[in-house]
Order: sequence, then C-alpha cells, then structure tokens
Amino acid sequence: MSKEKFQEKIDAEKKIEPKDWMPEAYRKHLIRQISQHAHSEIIGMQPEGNWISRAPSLRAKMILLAKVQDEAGHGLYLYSACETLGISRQELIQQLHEGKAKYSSIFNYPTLSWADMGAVGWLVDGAAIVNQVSLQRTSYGPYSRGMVKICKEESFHQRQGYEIMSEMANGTPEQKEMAQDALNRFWWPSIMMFGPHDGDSPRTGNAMKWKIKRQTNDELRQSFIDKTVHQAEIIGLTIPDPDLKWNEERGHYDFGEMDWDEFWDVVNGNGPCNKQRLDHHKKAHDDGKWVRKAAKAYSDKQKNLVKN
Ligand code: FAQ
Repeated sequence: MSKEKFQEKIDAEKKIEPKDWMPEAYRKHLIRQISQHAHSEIIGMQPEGNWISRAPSLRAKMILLAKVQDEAGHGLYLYSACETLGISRQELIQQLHEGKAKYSSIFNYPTLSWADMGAVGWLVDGAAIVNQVSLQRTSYGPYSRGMVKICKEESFHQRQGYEIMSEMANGTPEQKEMAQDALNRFWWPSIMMFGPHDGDSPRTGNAMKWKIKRQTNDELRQSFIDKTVHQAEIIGLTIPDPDLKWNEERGHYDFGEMDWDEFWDVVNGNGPCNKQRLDHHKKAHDDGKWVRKAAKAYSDKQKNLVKN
C-alpha cells in the first residue's frame, strides 16, 4: 500500500489494525505516544499509592486501592496495545529506565496531604478523561478500543476525587484550607498535562493528519478548563488564576499563562520527584525479576507439554 492509500484510509475514518500496512513514521509515532501513556499510568500509581496506608477511613482506603489497581490495569492494556506495533515490553521498560521515554509531567509533583488525593482524582483524572475521550476515536484500532474501557474507569476516579474535595471543602475550616491548598498546588500542573501550546507542539501536525490525536493540546486544555471552573464554584473553592474570566464572545473561559520553564524542567527530568519516581520503578522492576522468571519457566513448560 502507498502512503497516499494509507492517508485515504485514515481520511475515510477506517481503523488501522496491527497487521495492516502503515508508514514507519506512523508506527514510531504511536509507539512513542502509547508507551508514554502506559508509563504514565504505571508511574502515576506512586503519588496515590503513597496514601493507601493513610486513608482516613476503611471506605476511603478501599476506593483508593481500587483506583490505583485500575491504573495498573490501564498500564497493562496500553503496553499490550503498544506491543502489537512490534516492540517488546522489555524494550519499552528499558526506554523508560534510560530516560528515553517520557511519562506525564504531573506525576513528578509530591502528594503532601489527604486533600491531594482529592485534587489528583478531580483534576488529574479529570484532565486525563478529557484527553482520553478524544482518543477513543484515534485511528489505531487497539489504542482506540483500549481507551473505551479506560474512560469508563477514569470517570469513577474523577468522581472519587471530587467527592473528597467536596467533603473537605464543606468540612472544618482546616479541612477547607487543605482542599484549597491542594487545588492551588495542582491546578497549574494539571492544565500543563495537555502539553505545550499548539504552536510549540512539534508532534501535533502529524498526529492530527494521521488522526492519532483528534483534538489539539490547546483545544483539550480549553475544554477541561471550561468544565472544571463550575465544579470549583459548586464546592466553594477558588481556582488560583486571577486571569480566569468568562469570555462571552469566545464562549469559553480566558485563563492565565502557564509557567513553561517549570513545565520543561519537569519534562526534562528536573521536577521535584522525577528521580524518586524513576528510582522506585527501577527497584520495583528489579524486585519483580523472580516473578517474571517463574512466569516464563511456567509458560515454557506449558509450551513443551503442548509440543510433546
Ligand atoms: N508530560 O508535540 P507535543 C493519566 C512531551 S494518563 C511529559 O505536544 P504530543 C491517568 C511530548 O511527549 C496521563 N511530556 O507531543 C492517571 C513530546 O516529547 P517527545 C498521560 C510531555 O505527543 C491519572 C514533547 O513534549 N496521558 O494521567 C507532556 O503530540 C491519575 C512535545 O509535545 C497520555 O499520555 C507532559 N504533560 O502531545 C494515572 C495521553 N506534554 O515524545 C494515574 C496520551 C508534552 O517528542 C493517576 N498522550 N510532552 O520526546 C497524548 O495525548 C500526547 O502524547 C500529549 C503530548 C498530549 C501528552
């Protein structure tokens, strides 16, 4: 198949499946994006896992535990989707450990209080849903189908976060202060999750042409902000942006500029928790070596049984 025929197929909204012909650049683009997405789900377990043993009630603990387990599941679907493009899980993990593959900037910020569990669920999962609902229509079949299941679970995650924020915002003055402090710290990093402005986003051109991305970084960010402002108002919290204002003409909220120096610092490995997150992943991976060895020995044995 030629590149032209491939583009015609994309333009006709047909899904590309693992055994279909695809340009090498499309395959590489997908491996990069899907693997970074998978790594984000797995590294994203750390800031929340930190609070499982300190959840304030059995109910809160069960919900958080289920949420963190869901994130592990999302990572596994995404690694599997990525492997259909002809790369092994081992190579993907190696790229992460060598700093060649990124993961979302947001997970390099610390979670300092229980209210941060609310902010992460409400804002981080909220931002993830906006992005992932759009990705349900991505052109690569396995990625698109994975997103459908992931989105169902993310909406439960967003609600659990919003519930925590809402309870704290309506609790004692100290609790309300904690909720506001969590919102203050997580607001800007959350809206930076969508990536650089469209004009500074080198990957967007091809991603839109190949319908890997269905909306640009700025379109998704705007949609998240428009949804979230009202949610903050309902629970009486203030979004820490003095420039945030409804623009009647545009039919959207205007908002202030993000700190892009901070963003690139975090993306390039110099955020508050980058080293901690990666070291933890490497250690967990090393500690799990015996499990992989045992699983491989078992599957080799099963294969031999079938052969003989
Ligand atoms: N962090 O040209 P663009 C979740 C990089 S899921 C780090 O705009 P693109 C669930 C970008 O990779 C969260 N790096 O790139 C959960 C590129 O570098 P490269 C993850 C970033 O790909 C919740 C360079 O900057 N979601 O959180 C970031 O078109 C709670 C130039 O950028 C996904 O991964 C960033 N924020 O757009 C789990 C969704 N932004 O690769 C646990 C799928 C940009 O050339 C707890 N991914 N960069 O070296 C996407 O939609 C896109 O890849 C974007 C970036 C939007 C992330």
